[in-house]
Amino acid sequence: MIEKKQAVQQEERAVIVGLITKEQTERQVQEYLDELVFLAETAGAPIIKRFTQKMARPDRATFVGKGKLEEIRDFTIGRNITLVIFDDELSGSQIANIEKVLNIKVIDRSDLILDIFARRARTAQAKVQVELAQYQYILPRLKGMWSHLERQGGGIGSRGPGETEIETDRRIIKDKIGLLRKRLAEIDKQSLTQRKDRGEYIRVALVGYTNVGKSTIMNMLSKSEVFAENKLFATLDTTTRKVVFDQTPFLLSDTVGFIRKLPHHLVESFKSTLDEVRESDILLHVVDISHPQYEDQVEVVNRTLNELKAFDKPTIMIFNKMDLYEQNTFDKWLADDIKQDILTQMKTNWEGRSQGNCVFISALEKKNIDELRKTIMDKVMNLYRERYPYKSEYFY
Ligand SMILES: Nc1nc2c(ncn2[C@@H]2O[C@H](COP(=O)(O)OP(=O)(O)OP(=O)(O)O)[C@@H](O)[C@H]2O)c(=O)[nH]1
Ligand SMILES: [Mg+2]
Repeated sequence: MIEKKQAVQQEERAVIVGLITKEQTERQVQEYLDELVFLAETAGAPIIKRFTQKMARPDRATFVGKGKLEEIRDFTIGRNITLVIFDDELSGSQIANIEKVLNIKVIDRSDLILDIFARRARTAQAKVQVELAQYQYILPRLKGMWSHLERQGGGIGSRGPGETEIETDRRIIKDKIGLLRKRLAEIDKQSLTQRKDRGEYIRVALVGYTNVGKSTIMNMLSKSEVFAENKLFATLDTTTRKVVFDQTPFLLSDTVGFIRKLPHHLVESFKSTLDEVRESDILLHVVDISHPQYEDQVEVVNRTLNELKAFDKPTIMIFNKMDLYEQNTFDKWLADDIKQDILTQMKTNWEGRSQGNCVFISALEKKNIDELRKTIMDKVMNLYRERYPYKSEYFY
């Protein structure tokens, strides 16, 4: 039986591969690859080289062309490289075919993300959710998984698995998926009861792309100690704290970050963790404005919120890391009034796009935090008034 294994071993030297198709510019692909490098580093694999190829569409058998595969193989030989990571999802037979040429382990972006999630999962709920997504991912790729094993175990001439072996595995994995679904449903029932106990409080959820500073803002606003670090997916579990601003209490939740090309199964199985987002009254959409692709990231987050049916909520956009943004955007010699003009232009643009529901802060340097608190409080108070119009006091 196939065992679920970590996709990346510690300090495994790797190369990455991206395809430049008709729909994407070369620059976009390089940016996707930047992110893939960050993901790989988060999983503990330094990237030695990146390969790209221009093709109208992926090759059905080997994803990239034969020539490119040979180029990758020649590069990996003698350099102690044990892993190749593709930026797009590969099918089971593609994995098997590519491994046959390269003779080292082949994984894709989804595999890598699942791997990071598996390492980060702490609670029973997160663990079951990740395991479920992993098995769902493996199921259609059993052939590829077998080729991993074959390469590791068998020497020259060892036979591949027969169809019956793959079929047996398929059945075992399907049973496992059924079992995990059941366990998840039980856990969900418990957390639903917990959420119901929260009564009349307005619920506010921090959402956003991964690594934008959600947990840092959570810590700052609630003085809690939520794990925050410069790695992707530092947070997997939803944390909720009661926060009181000026005697107005509300519940604030920190949630798992989103990323582009998030494996579909992962979104599916994390639905229950993301219930906190779906059931919240107000969203705080945190954006890392210092990131060169922050606008794309906003798009990805909006699309994912849509998928979760959580898009039509009162939302405040929090543009975080203004300190880094200013550092990256402004040359030292630039006159102050020009800097101000650029800042004003950027802010006016976003104020228009968010109908005035935005704040620009640095959570790290604690800049503009009073305005952030006031903006959140105004929204929370408005909702209390709407919901409980006859109460003179909104506090417990
Ligand atoms: N320069 C700067 N760095 C910041 C700021 N806010 C957060 N960071 C850093 O950004 C990194 C990510 O912060 P987190 O709070 O873990 O981000 P997150 O959105 O919770 O990330 P995930 O849980 O991984 O999705 C950390 O290294 C923070 O110290 C800021 O205002 N300026
Ligand atoms: Mg976090």
